[in-house]
Amino acid sequence: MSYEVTHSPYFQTLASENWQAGFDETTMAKAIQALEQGQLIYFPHLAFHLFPAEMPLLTTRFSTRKRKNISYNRMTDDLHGTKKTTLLEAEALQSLLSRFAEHARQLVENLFPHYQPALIWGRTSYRPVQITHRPTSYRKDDKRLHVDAFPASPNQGKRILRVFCNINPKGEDRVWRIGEPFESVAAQFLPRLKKPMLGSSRLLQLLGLTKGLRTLYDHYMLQIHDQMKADLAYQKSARQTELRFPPGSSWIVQTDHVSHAAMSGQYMLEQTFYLPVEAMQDPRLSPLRVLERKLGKELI
Ligand SMILES: O=C(O)CCC(=O)C(=O)O
Ligand SMILES: [Fe+2]
Repeated sequence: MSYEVTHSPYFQTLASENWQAGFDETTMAKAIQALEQGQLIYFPHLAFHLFPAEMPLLTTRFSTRKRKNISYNRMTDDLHGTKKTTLLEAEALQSLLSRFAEHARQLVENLFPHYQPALIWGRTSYRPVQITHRPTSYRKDDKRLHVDAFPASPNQGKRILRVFCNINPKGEDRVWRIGEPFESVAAQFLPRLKKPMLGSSRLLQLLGLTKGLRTLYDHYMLQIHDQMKADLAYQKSARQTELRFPPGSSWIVQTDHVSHAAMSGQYMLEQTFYLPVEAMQDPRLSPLRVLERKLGKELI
């Protein structure tokens, strides 16, 4: 499998049609470099096929108003965020999501063998709800440019690596905006950020509000996430471009340093992985190291 010629600063294109496909050395070397430098890896022809019996799962019927995702834990086989599912439907969702999780992992391990020993499972998600129909607070509004940071699940510096696949059955694109590089985001927002209150991380953990300790890194990333979304002038004026992902396409991106916004679309699958910074080919490119350099101190 090799590269198609693209001239976008935002993504590299791979012509792969198969989740198990192997990649040649040059392609792997280019892909890891592109990913770590903040580009998306885009697969225009990598579709995830549903079995005919799974087609009825393409419905919003299982979604609750509160949650944008139906989420699945590959390690425990637990399904969350569904309502009114029969046992059979729940099993069908589990089977679909576990198949997607395995495919996504295979793809990442084949394309980035360097990450394979250190790759950590995160959640698998199914997003049946139309983005434009989702009422949310500004913090949860993914239609605004942001880098990912999760309030309840501090990742303590680890990279967030996600595989997305548009499975819309009606030909509808998933439409994103991609913003400026992390270095520029950090340079703009760091001067506005406040230090955490003394003891607040321990308190959050004690109260069960965070799973694990919210490190200084998590604190600053969360503030960058919130401040980006809160700043409507920034949303308009930041350098950005629109990317459209048609049904039957997939993409990989490290959403903790690629500024992104999801503008419209319905029916998508997503797999999250976490990666320790030391497992990167060039850890200096991580948001953790960028912020540490800019602030002149250790953050985890
Ligand atoms: O639902 C999408 O297309 C992406 C939303 C988003 O910002 C994310 O998953 O990090
Ligand atoms: Fe996001």
